[in-house]
Amino acid sequence: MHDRITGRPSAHATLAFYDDQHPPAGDFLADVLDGFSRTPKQLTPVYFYDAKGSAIFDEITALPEYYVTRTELAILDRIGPELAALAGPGAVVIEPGSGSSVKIRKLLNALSEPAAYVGLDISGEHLEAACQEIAADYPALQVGAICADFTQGLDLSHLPLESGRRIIFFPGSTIGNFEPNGAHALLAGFRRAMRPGDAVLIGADRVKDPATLVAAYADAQGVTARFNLNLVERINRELGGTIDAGALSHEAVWNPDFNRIEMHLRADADQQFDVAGRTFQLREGESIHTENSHKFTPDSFTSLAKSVGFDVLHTWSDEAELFSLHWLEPSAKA
Ligand code: AVJ
Repeated sequence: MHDRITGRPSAHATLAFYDDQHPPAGDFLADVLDGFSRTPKQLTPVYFYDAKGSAIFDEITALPEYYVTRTELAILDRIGPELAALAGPGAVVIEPGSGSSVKIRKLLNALSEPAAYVGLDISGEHLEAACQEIAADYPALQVGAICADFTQGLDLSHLPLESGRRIIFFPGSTIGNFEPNGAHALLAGFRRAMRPGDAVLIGADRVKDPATLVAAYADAQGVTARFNLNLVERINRELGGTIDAGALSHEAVWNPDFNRIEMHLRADADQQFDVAGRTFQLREGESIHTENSHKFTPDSFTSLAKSVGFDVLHTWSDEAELFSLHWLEPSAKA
């Protein structure tokens, strides 16, 4: 297996290693056909992020109603010195789903002499570009890249990594996209890759008044509506779908039974459409469930972490308690 660290010197000249774990490409068509065959119809949010969806998501992060990104960034700014003290010098920062380069830069800038940064993403192209930019801007840092699916666990054992304390950085409340079983499995995958003394720094959005939450996912300018609709437009573009996106309405609802915001696309009228030769019906008022964004309380997050074998050593929030960052370490008894 070790020969998959190819080095490929010309393409990856600035990276210390490029480890292609060959994640199976998500099967967009199979997942869409499966989701449309269910009652209620559903789609998985992983397919939001094509080039167009990623660009719209960047717009979302700047919306007045979407407090998530700016609040997390402000917390990161504030706690930099504490993070530096907790991590100590020589830390190895691992970022599953290496997304926003703004956040990782804040962390790297805050730490004292970090030894290495390892980006991990399912999309090799995106990953390589992001890691090379980090490598160019942080010449003292060992920068590596792993092309893998972080929901399948982290396989770090064979990597030529610096020996420092490893910090898994998982910001943005991406954990909220997973149902409880999936969130548990994801954290358990992180846990298995960790040694004593390693840590996870993870962002988790908080339960708050439903009006604030709904506004964050149904903004006045309709940017989140475009983000949601892009998913069915992508099905039309890439899978030859015939969905009438103009007859679907974006909806964000708070589901108090599961402490989550749900995004739906609700049919304004009956429609029949095809995807890859299969025909589906949508009745007026029927919805396609496109995303869950689970919200946490400090207690609910702590019990999730504990159930995986982590202690929550620190929880930081903004003054309004909109968002939290948590510092997890493997619990002694686990
Ligand atoms: C990237 C999953 C954290 O749930 O807030 C933003 C995605 N969806 N607006 C979130 C999202 C609609 C976002 N996460």
